Amino acid sequence: MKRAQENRIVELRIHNLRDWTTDKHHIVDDAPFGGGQGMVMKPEPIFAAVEDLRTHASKIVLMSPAGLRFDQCMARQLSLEAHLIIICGHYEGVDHRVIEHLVNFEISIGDYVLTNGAIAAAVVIDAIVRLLPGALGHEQSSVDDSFNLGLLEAPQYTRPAEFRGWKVPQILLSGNHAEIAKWRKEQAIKRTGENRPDLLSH
Ligand code: JF5
Repeated sequence: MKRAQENRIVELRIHNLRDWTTDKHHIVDDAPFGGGQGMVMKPEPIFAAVEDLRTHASKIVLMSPAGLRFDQCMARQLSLEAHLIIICGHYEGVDHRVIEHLVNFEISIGDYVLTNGAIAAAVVIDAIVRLLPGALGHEQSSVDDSFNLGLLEAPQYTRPAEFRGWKVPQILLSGNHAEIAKWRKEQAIKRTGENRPDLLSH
């Protein structure tokens, strides 16, 4: 991430919503209408911040466990956007008028609740930035990632060829690239079936 920023592949900015409050205590949350536990993020600082920061090219997303599930396909789509504004939810959520009238869509990184949407945003940003041209040292590295064929990656090995009596599969030492490619495809299917059968079933 640091190298991508130094190389001008991406520009990341972090903003504090409290900078867009107008009250003495810089309050960004309030109790929910209708009662209930916890606090809800107020709409005014979020609208003010986004309206200051957005351009005509901006896509505006909100991190939330209620969002669309983030995956490699969404990372690829978002990597094509010129400007992303990622709003990080907190507390019990944000005033729904933000979702209805400001945000393009909500993103969830998984079915669990975090204390802070910024943790989820860091995941999303990392997955997107590594796809930007020039962000990885070796341009091939994002081409044969897990998920690119809708399968997990085949097992990888490095030296030594034998470690504690455990040998690297002989095929990988053979130099037969066609046979290695075939083995890797078989292994990818086997591993996907074992670890992520959901990826094979559609
Ligand atoms: C958050 C209300 C936002 O917990 C998350 C999250 C989980 N997956 N993706 C995002 O974000 C923080 C919590 C409660 C809104």
